[in-house]
Amino acid sequence: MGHQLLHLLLSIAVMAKASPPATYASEDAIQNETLCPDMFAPVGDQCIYFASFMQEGRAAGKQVCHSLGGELAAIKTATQLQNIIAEIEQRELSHANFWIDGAFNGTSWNFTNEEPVPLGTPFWYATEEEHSPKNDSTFNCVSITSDSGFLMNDVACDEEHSPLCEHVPLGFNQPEEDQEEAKDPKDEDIRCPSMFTRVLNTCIAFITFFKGSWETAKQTCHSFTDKSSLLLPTDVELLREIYLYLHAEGLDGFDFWIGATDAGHEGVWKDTSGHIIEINAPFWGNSNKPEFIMEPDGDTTENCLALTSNGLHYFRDEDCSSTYNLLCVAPPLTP
Ligand SMILES: [Ca+2]
Ligand SMILES: [Ca+2]
Repeated sequence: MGHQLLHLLLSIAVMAKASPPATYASEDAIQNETLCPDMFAPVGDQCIYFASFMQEGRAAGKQVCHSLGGELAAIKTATQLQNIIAEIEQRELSHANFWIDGAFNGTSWNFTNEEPVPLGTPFWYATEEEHSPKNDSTFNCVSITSDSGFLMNDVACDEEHSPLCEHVPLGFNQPEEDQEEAKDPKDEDIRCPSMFTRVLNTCIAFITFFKGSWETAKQTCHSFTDKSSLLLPTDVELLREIYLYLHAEGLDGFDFWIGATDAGHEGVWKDTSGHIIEINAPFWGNSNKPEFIMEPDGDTTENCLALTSNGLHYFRDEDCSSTYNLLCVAPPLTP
């Protein structure tokens, strides 16, 4: 313990120089910010400490978080995972491997506070051939590692990773406009055209009765209403809700085209209006090709975006001539 504390203190001194400017609560804290105690930095609505300089078994890593008044970070929403991965990239920690909260208790995956760990997309590692957690009784702890694109993976608890700690925020600085926006009554009034189902605040048609190539799918969506088009989920919470909806409705066996292509210029993705888009983690699924870690993995042979059943409905580049079902989007009806 003494040795560990010394190591920690020394490392903090190193970190203070190496890490980006401290962004925890200070006199000039910007508005709409999560207020965090010393050592912890605001990452979205969480206070996070990236102990990337130490590698420990899970129990020892958890104790480091406890010694800072925190706990291993519990990732409960897709947005939290998105924010944490973005912060890992910004801090140039993409080589690191982290312990996060979550363990298998013999029946289910739970956080330390006994709440269930969210399963499936866009949280857990999934190639088109294998999906985590793998239900292997020797893999009972959750990590996010560079080789899984920082999607959640079940691993042996005695592997050595860096603890990713979380502390309860001291508070939130929120501008008044934001508070009003949060209570926007218009959300309640969203109604969708027929055949379109409301998922979050988006009107989506799950076209399971027709299949075609990506180009056919694009034209088919345009034909439904004046303003309908092939759906491109740009909000990671929408991707999560689509995943949950597909499972709730028993549609998880279908493959769907969605609205993006890199056919014009390899690696440059554009939506169906031709606008260049950037697709970050955790939208992309994992690749099963050894030379690639994440999708997109098809180079010029795969230029169209799909949510496939085998691929657990993560974003994947696929052969544009494959025949899949389609997801269309339409604007809500105006009252
Ligand atoms: Ca491509
Ligand atoms: Ca692919």
